Formats: sequence, C-alpha cells, structure tokens
Amino acid sequence: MTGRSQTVNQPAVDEPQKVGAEVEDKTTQAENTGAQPASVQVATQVVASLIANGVTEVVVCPGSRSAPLAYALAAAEKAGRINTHICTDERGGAFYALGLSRAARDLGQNQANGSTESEQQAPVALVMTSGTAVANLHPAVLEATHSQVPLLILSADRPAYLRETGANQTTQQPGLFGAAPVWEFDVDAGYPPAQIPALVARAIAGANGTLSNQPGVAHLNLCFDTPLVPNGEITIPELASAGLPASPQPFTLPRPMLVNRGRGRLTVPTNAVVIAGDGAGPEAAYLAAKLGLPLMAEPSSGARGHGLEAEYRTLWDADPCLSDYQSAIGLGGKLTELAKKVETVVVLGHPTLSRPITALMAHAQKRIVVTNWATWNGSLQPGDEVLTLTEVLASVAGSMGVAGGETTHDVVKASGGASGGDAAASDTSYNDSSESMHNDSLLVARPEKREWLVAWQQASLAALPRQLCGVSEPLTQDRTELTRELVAALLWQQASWDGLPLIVGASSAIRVMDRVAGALGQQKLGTQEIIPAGPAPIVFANRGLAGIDGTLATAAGIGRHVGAGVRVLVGDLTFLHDAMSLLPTFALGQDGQRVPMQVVVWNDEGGAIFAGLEHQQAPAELFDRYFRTKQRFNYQHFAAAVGAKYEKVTNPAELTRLTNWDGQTTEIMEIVLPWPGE
Ligand SMILES: Cc1ncc(C[n+]2csc(CCOP(=O)(O)OP(=O)(O)O)c2C)c(N)n1
Repeated sequence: MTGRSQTVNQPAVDEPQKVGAEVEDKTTQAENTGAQPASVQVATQVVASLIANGVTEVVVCPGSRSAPLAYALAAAEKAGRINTHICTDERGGAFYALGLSRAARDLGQNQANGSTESEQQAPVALVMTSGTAVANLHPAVLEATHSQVPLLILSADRPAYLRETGANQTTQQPGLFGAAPVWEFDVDAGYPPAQIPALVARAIAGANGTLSNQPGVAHLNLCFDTPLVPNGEITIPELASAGLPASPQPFTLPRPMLVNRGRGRLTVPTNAVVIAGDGAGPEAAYLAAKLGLPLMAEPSSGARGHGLEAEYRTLWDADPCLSDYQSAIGLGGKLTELAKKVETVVVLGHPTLSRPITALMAHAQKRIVVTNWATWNGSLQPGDEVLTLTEVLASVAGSMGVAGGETTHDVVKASGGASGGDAAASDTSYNDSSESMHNDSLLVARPEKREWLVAWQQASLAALPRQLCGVSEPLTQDRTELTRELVAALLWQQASWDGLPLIVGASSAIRVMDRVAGALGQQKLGTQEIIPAGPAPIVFANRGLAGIDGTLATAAGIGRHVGAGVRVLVGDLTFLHDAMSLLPTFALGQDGQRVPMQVVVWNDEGGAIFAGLEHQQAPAELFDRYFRTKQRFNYQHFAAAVGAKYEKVTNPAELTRLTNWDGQTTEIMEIVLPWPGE
C-alpha cells in the first residue's frame, strides 16, 4: 500500500446513546486539529482502495451513519475518479446496482463512457446507513448471489458496543444476509485505517469470484463512531492496486478432483440438444452451431438469435436456434415422441422458465453441464458431467486454428468476424467414430444429424402461427386479436432492430417471450416496410430467484450502464411491485436525468400465471383472493404523478404506438388484455 496523504489514526470515543432518545444520530465537528476524525480516515481509505482496484460505480443512499463514506465519495467524484448514483430507496437502489453490475459483466465495462478497452470486472459498490436500510438490500442480494453478479455492500453501522443496548438504528448487521455473501467482514470503529486497503482488496476479489469462481455479494460492515463529518477538505490518496488476478475465470474449477471432467471436451451423441438458460452467453449458440445440435435458448440467455448459428445454416441446412421449443418438447406434462428420443442435454447458464425443459432434463440419460462458475446449476446424477466452458471453448478453438490462450470473447469473434465464419466452420472437423472434435479429419455433416435438427426446427415452428395469430400474414393493422404473444414478439423485434436493451419481467412475460422471441419476420408493423435483421437483441431478466420485485430498478441500472433508454415488459403485479422506481428522483445521473424507459405493462388485472397452474382448480373466490389478487390501478394518473408519458393499447391496430417510442423519454404503455380464457 502506498498511501500518500495518510494521517494518523485517532480513534474517537463515542458515548453510549440515551435509550429512546429521539435523535441520537447527532454528528459533531472534530476538534479542529487538522487531522481527520477516525471515521473519515477509514472512509477515505475505503474509497481510495475502491478506486485503486477498479471500482468505478457506487450507489449511495442517504443517511447519517454512512456520512463519512458520502463525504469521501463526494471528494472522489469531484476529482473525477469515481461515479456515484444517488438512490433514496435502498431496496430499489440495490436492484439498480444489480442492473449496473449485471450489464457490466455481460456487456463489458464502461459502455456509457465509450471505452472499448477490456477492463477487469469490478463490482458495483453500495453505501447505506445502518438498520433497516441494510435489510432493504436483501432481495437484490439474493438475486445477485443466485445469478453470480458481483456486488460490494458497504453498510455503515454504529460501534459494536452499542449493539444489544437498544440504541437507535442499531441491530446485528454482520450476518444479516445469512448464507448469501461470498465474503463478509465486520470492521469495528477504531480499526486501523492503514489496514483498510487489504480488506477492500479481499472484498473485491471475493465479489468478483477471483480464484474462487464464485462471483456474488461481498459485505463489508463498517462501524463508525462520531464525529462523522470531515475536518475541512478530504484528499483521497492514490493507492496502488492490490494486484489482484486479472481473470475472474481461471482455467479450471478450484477443486477439479471433485468434478468428473470426462476427457475435458464435449462428446455428444446425435440425439442431443443444447439448453441455454439465463446468462449462458453467446458461447451456447456457438457450441450448438458447431455441433449442429438444436439450441433451446431462453430469452435472457444471450444465446438466442445471436446469428452465430445462422452462419452454420448452410452446413446443417437448418437453423439450430429453436423458437417454440416448449411445444416441441411437449406441454401439459407429456413429452412428445421427439423429446423422448433425447439422450443427452448440454446445459449452459441457469434454465428456469419452463416445465418442459425441466422434464426434458430429467428424462435425458445424461446431462453435461458446461460452466465456469463453482456454483453450477443442476443436480448431478451418476454418469453426468461438468466441463468448464474454458475447456470446451479451448478445444473448439484448437480445432478452428485459433491460437491457444485466446479469451472466450476472442474465440466467439473468430467464428463471426470477417476472416471467420464459413472458413472457420470448414476448419472444424469431426471424427467418423464419434462427434468429438479433432483436428485432422474431414468435416462430416451426417445426414442423421441434419434430420434431427430439421425435425426439431419443424416441431418448434408448428405452434407459432396460432400464437402470433397469423405470423405468416403481413403485420398489417387487420389483426383482430391483441395477444401477449404478439406484444412480446414485437418488442423482441424492436430490440433487435435498434439495439436498446430489453428487460423482461418474471411470471408470464418471460415465459411468453420464451415461446415467441425471434418468431416475427422483418416487416414493420402496420407497413409493408422490410427492415433487415439487426444483431441479437440485448435481453436481461432477473432469473437468479425469478422474483417479481425490482424489475424497473434493475432496468434503470442496465440503461445507465449502457447510456441509453431501455424497454421493459412486465405484468401488472410486477409493475406495481416496483412502481416507486419510476419516481422522477430515482437514480438520477450526474446530468440530473433519469434513465429513459418504455415500460410496457400488460394489464390483465392480477397474476395471470396462476390461471395456467394447478391452482386454477381452486374455488373461484379462493383463487381470486389468494392467487389472482386483482388490482384496479389508474396507470394514467400514476404516469402523470411521476412525469411519464402515458399510452393505452386496447386493440392490435394501436400497437403501432409500441414502436413509436423515441428512446429518450419515460413512457408507461398499458396494454389491456383479457384474463386468460375470457
Ligand atoms: C417477490 C415475489 N413475490 C411473489 C412471487 C410469486 N409470483 C410469481 S408470478 C406472480 C404474479 C405476477 O403477476 P403479473 O406481474 O401481473 O404477471 P402475469 O402473470 O399476470 O402476466 C407472483 C405473485 C414472486 N415470484 N416474487
């Protein structure tokens, strides 16, 4: 550590607060000796260490106990060394931080700043005061944990001696998040400031999953004693970074002896499919394309409609990326004959959306999990395999003549870049006796493999026209039915054209999207205009725990990272759960502006998803009260209250409004839909 403007630690002593006093949180100025109070010294070291180790974004919620951090962050931001985001609501603020960090993880650092450098991933940090303010983070903490998103919580606390005394805003903050954090430490007041950088470096490494391969939430609980205000200006020292390993994804899992690694490369029979769950990434599309296997990619997998698979279309004579694979597998708990033939499933990411996928994974004789995280998804049965994505891609890269040691990203680019594509594909070779990749034999696109792919492609298209009420017809205004499927397919189409991120809420929204994403052609709604397909849309969903909470706040974080407006598709209960994140004061940027957002709410007055579950058989009154929870809500008044534009759609012709959003404003579009079956 090379602190330049370090001052001597002078721990301040706090008086126990009077129990029951109205305002116990009074701060006092330090004696004007020139030295900063201990709280500010610690906060200064925290902020300097964040900067030194690559943290650029900090979400700050207002409070007094966290004031030392606020003062230090303000000084750092004034010096142009860090960005703060102010959120008055910690629950929404934590989801906003999750969105910022998830987008940085999946899209690369500093998109909004236009940086193209591949920088080391750093967690987004969150600062809040003590008490319930910390507890409010819990939903987003769990979501981050289960979707491997790095977050660094810097919770302010009162000195430990005030715990269990009834002191105001004081509770047991260490351990508050139970088993969720990947790393946690309680820093009592009086902790030597000089030791703070080492702690912060550990916290950042923990959140990133550096060496552990388990990214998630690190929690640093910081007890501050009064005084909490700085003595004059704060200077943030320039510290050297802790020299943490650059890659959060080392080559192998930490305990390879526990993992059946097979031969370290993918060996699959013809009757196999690739399943890409949330966060799988384009690598799943790449693998499916290379292996010529049907790809069942959830909308937020990052593998759907990626275009990589299209490059292999001529090779396999069919597009591996399936549309309505749920119907092809079999709805209503019964597998189709085709699905029964599946012997092996190759699983990437976190599949959660449909019972057909769960049934298929259970039915297959073998599951091959391809992952880079220690917390892989799926419970292994004897004979199953876990392979690291790094290993699998390395073997594929080898067969394509891409130099070893390239990053995952480079491997993918190599297949789609100007010198890649078909040339790269024709370098790929398969051994006659197995489907493993080898360097020296000729490419064999076997007829039975093509048949398998075509059979899945046809089965997955079969149900689509009905869902989209005539997808093969031009998208004119003559449609008579306003359906969830049409709305979802249009939003996907829009997102793929203009590249603005699309965030899809839990419940029916993501499931309907799963069936129809990419199913619409290139014709613009209400016109004869044909627009060429864009790149794969950027689609996110909170599928770690699939909550209906925090969707709008997460979307705002994603938009802030990208520096653009975002589209959101949610059901009415999901909207209401997080409506406060549309307040005009939520997460303002340095320019004082909120993230532009088009929020498309399909309003069927309650939780329609339950109408498709076994609970529909419950007595009507019970169902309505305990499951549907019908809400009558005036979206127009709400839009006016939060300064958003309001649009209402009640028939298909009005859907052209969906495509008119300018990407600059906040708009609530209420789409009035009938209750399922009515
Ligand atoms: C935080 C949270 N609370 C409760 C649930 C359980 N839940 C799942 S879907 C759902 C209803 C969602 O209704 P809506 O947003 O209107 O979507 P719809 O299915 O009607 O389109 C509920 C309450 C959940 N997933 N997350």
